[in-house]
Amino acid sequence: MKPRIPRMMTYKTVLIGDGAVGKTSIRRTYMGKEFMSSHLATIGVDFAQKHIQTEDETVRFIIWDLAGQPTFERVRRHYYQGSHSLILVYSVIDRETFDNASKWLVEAYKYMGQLPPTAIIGNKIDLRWEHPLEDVVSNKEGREFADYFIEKLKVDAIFRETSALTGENTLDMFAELIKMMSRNSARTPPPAGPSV
Ligand SMILES: Nc1nc2c(ncn2[C@@H]2O[C@H](COP(=O)(O)OP(=O)(O)O)[C@@H](O)[C@H]2O)c(=O)[nH]1
Ligand SMILES: [Mg+2]
Repeated sequence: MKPRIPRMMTYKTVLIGDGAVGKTSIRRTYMGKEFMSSHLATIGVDFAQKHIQTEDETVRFIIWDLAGQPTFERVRRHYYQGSHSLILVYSVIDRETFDNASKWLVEAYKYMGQLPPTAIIGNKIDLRWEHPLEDVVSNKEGREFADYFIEKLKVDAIFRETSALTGENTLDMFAELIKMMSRNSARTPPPAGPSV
């Protein structure tokens, strides 16, 4: 039998969500030493990449980490358009960031139309116990938001709660997202967008 030659694929994802929810920390937890900082930081975009071997693909996985300032919306647009997936992050200990989550999806929808595979992430779960129950965003609320969004926008999405500090659920989330992009790439042509 001939050995199977893995497909070479480039998958790009973009981290979105309010400031200070843990986007950069999630990226760093996952990227470890392979993290590369970028000259694009001054315009509100950071870039990192990692090579991953899956069962049938060699993946070059690129993460764009976008600053949340409204003034950078013009810049963000190009990154949305060049992405194969989205990672939307809110903080479970900051309800305002959860309330704003839908605004981020609306912005993405404005520039992308049909949304690509998406991970909705409630981060900072290691800090939940420090706060009164009524203040924190519960797992149930997060899941309901994700379900609503999946139904409304007909998008392939997962919901996970993570801690960038302990690393809880971060690896799983990225592995799942790569699988989703891989499934999706068999169906749709690659997006245009910044070459990196
Ligand atoms: N305890 C805890 N702190 C976190 C977590 N994620 C991020 N932080 C802290 O929250 C602050 C903002 O994180 P950062 O990654 O810069 O957020 P960003 O603005 O969304 O990129 C930093 O002080 C991080 O160390 C987490 O899961 N748990
Ligand atoms: Mg950041």
